Amino acid sequence: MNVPGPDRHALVTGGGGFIGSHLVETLLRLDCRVRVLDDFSTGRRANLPDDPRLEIQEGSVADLDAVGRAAAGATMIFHLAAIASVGRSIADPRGTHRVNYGGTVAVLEAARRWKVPRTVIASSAAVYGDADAALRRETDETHPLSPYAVDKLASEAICDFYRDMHDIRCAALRFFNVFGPRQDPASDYSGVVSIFLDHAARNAAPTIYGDGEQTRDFVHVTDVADALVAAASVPWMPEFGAVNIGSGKATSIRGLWREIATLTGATATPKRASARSGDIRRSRADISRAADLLGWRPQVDLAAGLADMMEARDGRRQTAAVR
Ligand code: UD2
Repeated sequence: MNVPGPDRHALVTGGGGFIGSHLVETLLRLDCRVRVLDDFSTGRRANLPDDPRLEIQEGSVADLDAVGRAAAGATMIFHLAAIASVGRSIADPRGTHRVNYGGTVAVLEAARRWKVPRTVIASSAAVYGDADAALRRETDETHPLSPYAVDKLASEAICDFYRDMHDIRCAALRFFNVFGPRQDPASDYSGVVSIFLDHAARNAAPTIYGDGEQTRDFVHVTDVADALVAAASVPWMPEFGAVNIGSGKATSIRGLWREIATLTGATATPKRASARSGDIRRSRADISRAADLLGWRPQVDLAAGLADMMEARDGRRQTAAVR
């Protein structure tokens, strides 16, 4: 078992970001030593605690030397660094490919060089595209609809290659719509939860794109951090491939606003706008594989997660208290 602890050393690429910084917190709570590699283009130093067990290296995941240095001595690598914007990948496919696919290859090369026992990479529900089925299973066909999704799918495929060819123990987790504290409502890839909460707090009218009946699977960031740790810790299985990480529940965007409005007392009526191009109609994860392979189940439901985010906002707390 590769359970995080004092004799364990984790590298977290993108550790200054939304998901990465929550993972760093989880690893420190498990008393693991942690090294973060982040270029702080979207991540923030302020997301990271001041802790003697935490080392921060500033650098790009696309830089093979920087990744090689950061991976020295690691017993597990969590690869979360990416340009997580579908829109930007469409506008700049070469630049985002360099980071989103090139970064994965650099991480796998470092894992190979240092014989790192376990590597876990962040993939995305984006690889499924807009399938008709209500439930997404890992065995479904993939239909990546953007350069971002293509790079995530290619990252999974190159993991398979390193696993087969070089015996690198690497797993990919397909995240659905992750939400929680520190998600920035102001960036161009902001999640709808952070945008709606921000509007509700100001009693400003949010915009609902399309009819609002499109559904998403919202999974709390602390559950995602636990899934990452589980993927690095459970005994290795050769059948490890991509694993969905979601709540297993579908919530409509209109329903999400209703829930947030009730929670906050916001009375503003949402504005309507035409559906975003490429918007997916339905997305909900089958999470049975995560339960079977990782022994993981989500612990924080949407209502509890939203209440915690509101509280964090009011108290300017940056840490989730829902565990
Ligand atoms: C998610 C991922 C994205 C990519 C994509 C692939 C997040 C934050 N983004 O995008 O990285 O993996 O899936 O499919 O997880 N909406 C509104 N009003 C707003 C903002 C959003 O109505 O102000 C709608 C939007 O049109 C969409 C839904 O809310 O139908 C969710 O939008 P999102 O940007 O949070 O996430 P999504 O699923 O488009």
